[in-house]
Amino acid sequence: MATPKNLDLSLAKKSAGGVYYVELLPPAQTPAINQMHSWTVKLATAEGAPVRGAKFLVDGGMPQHGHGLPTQPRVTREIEAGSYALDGMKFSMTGWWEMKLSIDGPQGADKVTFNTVVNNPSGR
Ligand SMILES: [Cu+2]
Repeated sequence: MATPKNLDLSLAKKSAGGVYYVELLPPAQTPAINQMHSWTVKLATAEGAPVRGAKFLVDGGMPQHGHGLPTQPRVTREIEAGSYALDGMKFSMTGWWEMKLSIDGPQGADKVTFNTVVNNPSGR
């Protein structure tokens, strides 16, 4: 199934309710299919100040396939102020994936959804 053409692939955006500004940093090296890897989540207020002490729930999946993530990734720790490690990510196939974060922080609860398209590294 072809990936939608108008997909927003931005990895930095405001959360759905506008409470936070969230940035996802992918791993430095593109992981292979089925390889466990980590992302970094940067959480800031809408004005750009780093947000400490937030809790996250991670969800996601492939909307075109109707399945979720093959693992249960978690935000495991705050690396530095407003910068958090998202561990246990794995993409089990190529295509369009959603990564959804539920954020519970000092400014309140909000959600954000990111899109990413996973290509076959050997096909580049
Ligand atoms: Cu799939």
